Amino acid sequence: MTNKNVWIAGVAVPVMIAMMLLAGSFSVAANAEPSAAAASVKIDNFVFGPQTLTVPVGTTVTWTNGDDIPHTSVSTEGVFKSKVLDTDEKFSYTFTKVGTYPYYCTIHPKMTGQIVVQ
Ligand SMILES: [Cu+2]
Repeated sequence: MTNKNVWIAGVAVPVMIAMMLLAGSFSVAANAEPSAAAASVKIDNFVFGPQTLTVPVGTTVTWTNGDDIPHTSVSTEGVFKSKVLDTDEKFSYTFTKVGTYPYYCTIHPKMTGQIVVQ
């Protein structure tokens, strides 16, 4: 296999792309204002509502258990993990990175939801 890196101004294009991505993420971080954005997910009758919640970066999402049965909110990818929430107990997590964060209730694994951070 031949190496077909394209060179511009003495820098390989893949390196330039990596540098641009890094520069982009740094400037985004520099421009990010401290945000007090908040959103909530209500657990009701074994359902996370809304099942998909879309929020801007920096939003603190609070889950509240409205059931008489304990539930948890645990990231499928290990990003966040609540304790067992009894009735009316809350769990909050602040999302600082863009991405899609699926989660579920470890007590009732068929209960699933996701947070989409833009
Ligand atoms: Cu549950």
